[in-house]
Amino acid sequence: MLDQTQKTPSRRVHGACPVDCPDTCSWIVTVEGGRAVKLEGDRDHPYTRGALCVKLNGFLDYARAPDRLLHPLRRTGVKGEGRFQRITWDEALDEIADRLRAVIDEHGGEAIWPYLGTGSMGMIQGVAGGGRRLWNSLGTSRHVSTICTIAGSVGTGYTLGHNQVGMDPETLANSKLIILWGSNPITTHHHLWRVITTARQGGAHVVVIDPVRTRTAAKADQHLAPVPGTDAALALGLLHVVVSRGAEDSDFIARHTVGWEAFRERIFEYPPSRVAAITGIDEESIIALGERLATTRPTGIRVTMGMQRHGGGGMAVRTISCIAGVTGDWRHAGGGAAYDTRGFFAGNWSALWGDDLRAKEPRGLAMTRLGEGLLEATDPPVKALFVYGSNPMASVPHQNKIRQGLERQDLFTVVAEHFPTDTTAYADIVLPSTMQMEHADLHHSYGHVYLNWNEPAVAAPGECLSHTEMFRRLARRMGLNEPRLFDSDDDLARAILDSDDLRSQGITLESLKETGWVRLDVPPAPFAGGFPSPSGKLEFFSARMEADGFDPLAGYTEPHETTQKDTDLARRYPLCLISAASHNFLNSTFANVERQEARQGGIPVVLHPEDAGRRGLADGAAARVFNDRGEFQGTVEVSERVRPGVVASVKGYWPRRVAGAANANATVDERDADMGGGAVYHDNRVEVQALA
Ligand SMILES: Nc1nc2c(c(=O)[nH]1)N[C@H]1C(S)=C(S)[C@@H](COP(=O)(O)OP(=O)(O)OC[C@H]3O[C@@H](n4cnc5c(=O)[nH]c(N)nc54)[C@H](O)[C@@H]3O)O[C@H]1N2
Ligand SMILES: Nc1nc2c(c(=O)[nH]1)N[C@H]1C(S)=C(S)[C@@H](COP(=O)(O)OP(=O)(O)OC[C@H]3O[C@@H](n4cnc5c(=O)[nH]c(N)nc54)[C@H](O)[C@@H]3O)O[C@H]1N2
Ligand code: SF4
Ligand SMILES: [Mo]
Repeated sequence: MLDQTQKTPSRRVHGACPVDCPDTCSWIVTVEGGRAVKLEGDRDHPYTRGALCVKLNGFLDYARAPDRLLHPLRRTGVKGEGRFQRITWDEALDEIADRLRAVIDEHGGEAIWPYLGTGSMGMIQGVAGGGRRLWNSLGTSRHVSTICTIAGSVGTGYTLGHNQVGMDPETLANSKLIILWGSNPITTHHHLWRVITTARQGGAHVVVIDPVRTRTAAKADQHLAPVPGTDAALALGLLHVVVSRGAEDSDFIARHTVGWEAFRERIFEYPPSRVAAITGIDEESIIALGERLATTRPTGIRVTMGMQRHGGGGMAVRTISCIAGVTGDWRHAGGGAAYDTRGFFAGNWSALWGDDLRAKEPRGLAMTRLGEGLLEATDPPVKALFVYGSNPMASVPHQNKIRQGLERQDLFTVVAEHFPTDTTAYADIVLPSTMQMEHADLHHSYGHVYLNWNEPAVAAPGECLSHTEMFRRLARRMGLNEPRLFDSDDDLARAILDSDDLRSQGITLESLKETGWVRLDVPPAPFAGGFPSPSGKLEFFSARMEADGFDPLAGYTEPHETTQKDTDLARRYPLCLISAASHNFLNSTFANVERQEARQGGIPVVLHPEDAGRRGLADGAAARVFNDRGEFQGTVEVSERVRPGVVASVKGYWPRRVAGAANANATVDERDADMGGGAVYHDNRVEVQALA
């Protein structure tokens, strides 16, 4: 029961941070008189250790912000204008049910696109499962979540045999050499920095590989800045040094890998001199790091999503995951490569998702190709879009194309949100969603191996509903009678927890409600004795890749745009734009919070002095960044933080809150990376000019 009066003693309610961050913090909400009065990190949690972050510390105020959506709305203005009138839930659900039913009758279920983003990572409300049973029952198109991790996941899977496992990042505390490869933990998952600090106290050397000198790079022992998209070549060059010195672990290779002879030959195609020419890193630095890698056990590599947002991103993560197969680092706690940890949670996904509720496997629509899906899909065309937990007008590639798609008069759009965003402005119906302390959820993490239960702490404000409740009501309105569509949130949690693996660890909903979180049973060196691949080994050579039409051998796949020289594209757009994580927003979430906007400042356009000089751009100049797809505006910072030829900005700004009404995604293409249809945010050529 919720506390009703001020006299009620305060309660401390366990929860978890829902946003798309590898730290998935465990938190405690203090509730007095039915009101959340304090939010803090759980001090007892070994990873969170009592601290949240600069983005979440103001979360209780965020939940009470005056512009929070509290009631369903119907559009009254033209699409994009943002004029709405309040309606009741009954009116909203009737209209949605009628429109979806009409679309299904005329075009079939696949004309509906349930567009689910990463606003919440939960299994019950969020990206890991929310709503899937309903969409299955309606036979909608399958939303394919290509926005973030997928290229690297598929690449990891080809090497290790599972897309979402790797080294447990917490074991980096034991590493003696740490390579943060296209990873910026001080900004993007700062609790890992404590682990790295522990390793440094034990003598670890920390190297950052990133075209941009990030906050993390500035604090590391060493920073190497490659040409974007060339990391796999660097990995091969480092291995060249290792193997040339005979420092490979022959015993590990013989017992636990497949395809060594062929991979060894490939490595020898990448001597440091050649790698220097590809990556733009000087040969001495490549040799020095290669020697350090050859002689330092354990070496732990933290590779995250930033570096795989390129045409060859999948292969890059695959090849980087092979390094520890050559050095034998997978033997050791603190050795290996850490990309994702979600696969260590062996839940009963099929019970949660109910994919058996579909008559057939539907067509997939890629999250990163929203513009294309809305404007070009046929058979059937997309006639209804249901967006939740996502702000595609800010976050998804090819902003101008998306805007055109959302403007379509014959498209019925529903957006469930917390705030009026650039995307809700195009909705026919807007639905107000609950926030994390107002609903139940279950969270695993992509950056550690703890499972978190999130207990609802306070009542929902206004008429906000959780996604699960919205979907239960919508199912009823649509006359569906499959009993699983009406399961309670606890039922859903029990469904996913119903697996032999979790049972054997004694994990139940009741035990989680008791403790708030639990560490999954993951050994310190999970692959010391073998890998979850078809061969049981780490696969330098992958027969599955061959069957899927790829080069089966780990190697280097060129990016689409960044390494081009002397092409028409490279001449017209000489700079490569990287628009990675901002420190104060979480994707586009919190970019409407004035305090965060003030901390973050306007859109940065960071140029190397050579590139700025050539264009007559000085620090503080207003500039436009553009290519054939579109343009956005920002403020020039002249700095050696970026290597020549690279321009750095950040993601997340809301188009409607910045000059020029566009962010970096106006310039990003919706084309795919090499694997999984992943996004190519940083494989993007642009030019920069002073704003006239
Ligand atoms: N504060 C904050 N935290 C976040 C987020 C946020 O928006 N803000 N986003 C969250 C999300 S959704 C995710 S997926 C994670 C991502 O976590 P990270 O992967 O750590 O974050 P990114 O900033 O996307 O990328 C990391 C770095 O990759 C670099 N990079 C880009 N291209 C290349 C390349 O070709 N090679 C190499 N070596 N490096 C390259 C970028 O310059 C960037 O500094 O962070 C999460 N945490
Ligand atoms: N240029 C560039 N763009 C990028 C990236 C990049 O590196 N560069 N990174 C990409 C990455 S890694 C990711 S993961 C994507 C993320 O892209 P999206 O999945 O679109 O995530 P956000 O932009 O954070 O938008 C999430 C929205 O969901 C809302 N929300 C939060 N919780 C809930 C909830 O419980 N219910 C409902 N209904 N709404 C909720 C928030 O208010 C917010 O508006 O962005 C990508 N965009
Ligand atoms: S955004 Fe990340 S670091 Fe911040 S509270 Fe959430 S999980 Fe923790
Ligand atoms: Mo992401």
